[in-house]
Formats: sequence, C-alpha cells, structure tokens
Amino acid sequence: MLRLHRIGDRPIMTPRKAVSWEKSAVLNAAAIHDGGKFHLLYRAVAHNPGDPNRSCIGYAVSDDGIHFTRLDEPVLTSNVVPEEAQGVEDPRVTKIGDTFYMLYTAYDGARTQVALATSTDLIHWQRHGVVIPDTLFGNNKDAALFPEKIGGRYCMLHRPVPDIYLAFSDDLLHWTDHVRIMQPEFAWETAKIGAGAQPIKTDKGWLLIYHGVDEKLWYRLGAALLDLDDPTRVIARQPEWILQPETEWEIVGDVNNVVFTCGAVLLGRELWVYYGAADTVIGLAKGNLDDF
Ligand code: BMA
Repeated sequence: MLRLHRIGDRPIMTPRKAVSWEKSAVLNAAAIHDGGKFHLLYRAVAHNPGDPNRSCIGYAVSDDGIHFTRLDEPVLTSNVVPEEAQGVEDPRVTKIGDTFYMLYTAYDGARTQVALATSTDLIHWQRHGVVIPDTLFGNNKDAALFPEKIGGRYCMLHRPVPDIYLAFSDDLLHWTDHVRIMQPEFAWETAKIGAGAQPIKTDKGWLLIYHGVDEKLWYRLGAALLDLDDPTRVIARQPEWILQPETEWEIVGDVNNVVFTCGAVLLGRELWVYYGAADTVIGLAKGNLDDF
C-alpha cells in the first residue's frame, strides 16, 4: 500500500508576510523537475479588507527540492482579463517539447473555468484564454495535461463536480470527446474527487495522484493508474488514501483539514508530492512507487 511520508515535521514554504501579494497564504503548487532543478508555480493569496481572497501565481526554484528561492513578483496575476478578475488559482504544469503548459483555474468571483498559459522559461507566461468554459459543464477546475499526445491527440483531465473527466484536443485550445473516467468510490472521497498532480508516465501506466473530499469536507490524496494507450481506462486505484491531514498546519488554516496537490515529481521510483496544507502553507511528502 502506498502511503506518503512527510519530509520533516514542518511545511517547506510559508507565506512571506512582507510580500503584499502572498502575505496570507501559499498553497497548491505545480511542481516540475527540469534542467536539474525543482520548480514550483505556487498559488499565493492576499487577504485584504474588501478583497478577502485574491490569488496570483508565484515562481520558486530549488536545487534540492526542499529549500526554495522565490521571485519578488508574481508570474501570473489577476485583473488582466475579466475571467480572472478575482484570481488565478491551482496551476498544474506539464512540459511537452520545449514548452511548459500551465492549466489553471480562472476565477472571476462567480465562475471557475479552466485556462491555459504557455512559457519556455517558467517565468514569462503567455495567456491563451479559457479552454474549458463554464458553458460546457458549469464550474470547472482541477485540470491537468498529459505530457505527450496519446493516440495522436493531446489529453487533459478536468473536473466538473464531482467526477474526473478526460478530454482530447488537436491544438490544446479546443477540447472535445469529454469522457467521465472516475467517480467517488471510497468513504474518504464520497463528496467529490479531482485530479491532483499532472499525470506522470510509469512503466505500468499513467500515475494520477488525485484528491478526494469526504462528507465532513476533509481533503485527502489518493492514487490511481490509467492505461498508457487509453487513459480513459482506470487500471488500478488504491482504496486507501495516501496522505491525509494530520499535522497541526494541515488541520488548522484558511480552510481546515486540507491536503491538496497540484504537482508531483518522480525521481527513479521515489515520488515527491508537493501539497497545499490547510490552504495556507506548502508541504512535501514522499513515497515509493513500488508500494502502490
Ligand atoms: C478546492 C480548490 C482548492 C482548495 C480546496 C480546499 O475547491 O479551490 O484550491 O485547496 O478547495 O479549500
């Protein structure tokens, strides 16, 4: 059984109180290992009077995956386009060729839609707009792109509440053939599930670390495996969760009892999962794939 183990007993990243755009919380980071370095694109939140919940996306880089250096300015901010007027949230980053693709939640205060941005250096991002509009399935989020074409087409996971869907595209902008691939199944995920980290290729299938929410709104992480050639097929799913809120900083925060991932890195057989804890800080937990 796969169970993640925390690295140390503290978060690896906490909000910089002196930085106006991230003073309240850092959470839900995309994670990618590239060029020998670990990169995080993290959601940063500022609570201000009259503007209590605004998110932007910051960038952090590290040699060891634990100690990160952050930029002084965010790499993606709200208020540039109306669809993102209240924030850009929960990025997942995938590299295809020389390009990094970020799928993220565009939040306008009422609607959450899936938007796409691209970059070649992880710092300068070009917006491509909303790619899964709310006119399709209502509010949507938790989107993650596969790192290669499958059957000649790009593939994306997304989440109209409460299930995980897969969609296909020729150009990354127009998505069709939406298929529901996973529904809540176990007691710890009865309320809803959603993709977590970007899908990771393994010899046995696409590894999907996802989140499950129970009736008491506790967020836990789970693991599933999708067929390499037909990722609409779930070929394995662990009935037990792999990480649940246990430490004080996972239990108490902006939203209590939350562990939520947007990014993981596989180094050999070791899985490094970066996760938002209680929507306030970022933790790191590891596990060995052979236990799955
Ligand atoms: C989800 C997302 C996440 C958040 C989680 C727990 O709906 O909005 O950003 O971490 O709720 O509050």
